[in-house]
Amino acid sequence: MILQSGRGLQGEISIPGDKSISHRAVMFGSIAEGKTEISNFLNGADCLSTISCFRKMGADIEINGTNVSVSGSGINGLKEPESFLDTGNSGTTTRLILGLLAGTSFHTCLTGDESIAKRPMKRVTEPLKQMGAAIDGRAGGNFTPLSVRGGTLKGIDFESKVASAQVKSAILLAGLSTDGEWTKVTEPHKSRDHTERMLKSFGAEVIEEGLTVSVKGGQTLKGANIEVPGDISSAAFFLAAGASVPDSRLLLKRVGTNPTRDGILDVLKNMGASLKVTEHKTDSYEPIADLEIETSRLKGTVIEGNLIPKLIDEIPIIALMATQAEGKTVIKDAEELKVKETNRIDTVVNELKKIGADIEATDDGMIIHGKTKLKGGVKVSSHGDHRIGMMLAIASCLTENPLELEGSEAINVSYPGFFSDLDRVQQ
Ligand code: SPQ
Repeated sequence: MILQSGRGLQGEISIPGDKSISHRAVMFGSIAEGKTEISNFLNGADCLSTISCFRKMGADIEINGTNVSVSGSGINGLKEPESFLDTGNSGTTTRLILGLLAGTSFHTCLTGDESIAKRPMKRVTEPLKQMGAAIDGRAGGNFTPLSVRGGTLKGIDFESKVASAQVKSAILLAGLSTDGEWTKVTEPHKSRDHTERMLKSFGAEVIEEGLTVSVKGGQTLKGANIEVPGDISSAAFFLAAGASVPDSRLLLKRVGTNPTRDGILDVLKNMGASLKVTEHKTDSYEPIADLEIETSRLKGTVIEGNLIPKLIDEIPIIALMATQAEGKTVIKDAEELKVKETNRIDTVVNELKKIGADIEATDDGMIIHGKTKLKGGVKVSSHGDHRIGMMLAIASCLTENPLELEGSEAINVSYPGFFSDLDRVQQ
């Protein structure tokens, strides 16, 4: 795909539904009793993988545009699938499903694409084994394909080494299947809390004390109505573009601003961006706001510590934005980037260097010096990673010459309408 260079962005975008929340709404609906109605569901490839896995286990799921209805009959209503569950490119599907499968009475085999086959699963399979699940796979259960024999589980008190919502969620979901025992997960920093919020919407009791979350086993989830907010991780591409591309002004409607996900807003403010946040008065289980951004004089910043889990998926686009900021931007404590769809430290640094950025990789992040004129006129690649693909598409708005993007189809994982939205607001 040839991407045109150097055009300002103006207009309004309705950001599509949040990927993390869409996955969870289908999963929790499938193990709840009664009907769950989901609106503004994200029809991206990852969330469709989740739907396909639950259909294979007998869940009754109907899709009508961005409305999805799920009729569940409790976790015991799921049945043994006749073939492999294919989780595609989705780490969230793979890890959260493992937690649910651990408490079923049947056997399942899980597999995904080439990228999933490289992503570490031991962080989830080890605690699930401690709870009593029988899980095996390549490298002692670290990599797909994985086989799970569900069974009787016991509660554990787990201290996670990483701040990961996928680890926390998998253990909490398994914890629902213990016989009235408590399961606790403690993290080093708070990761996104969509599971905790949504479990409460489905009627479950969840206790949160500082960095520890606990659930009691044997609780029954009740079907719920879930309105999915716009995905702040998708909005981030247009926020960064709006702030750094000359002659830009964008209004992004109904974006989820959950405080465990809104680190990009802190970074924009710290870099001096002109950002207006209009909160919606809502009783919704997840906060929502309209975000208005315009071309700004940006300055370098430091991103580290407990800010990292609040913006982990936004680091590729933040790195691009930092090339347009005066001074040095340092991103540290972000080793987790190495185990995403690609090693996002390497892919970001290598692809941005190709277009003329002054950027270097470190052990736990990267350092970017700005402000740089990006040249373009080269071939770049998503490496099959949706967030790298979108970052490079936004880069083309800043380069002097057009870019040729390989692997643009990866973007369908989280933002299928990305190019039509970009095209519509480009002047
Ligand atoms: O689902 P997947 O492939 O892991 O997706 C990514 C992404 O960029 O969309 C990460 F590669 O988002 C994760 C995120 O990084 C989604 C997620 C969730 O929904 O719980 C949590 C984060 O991962 P982790 O490992 O920190 O729990």
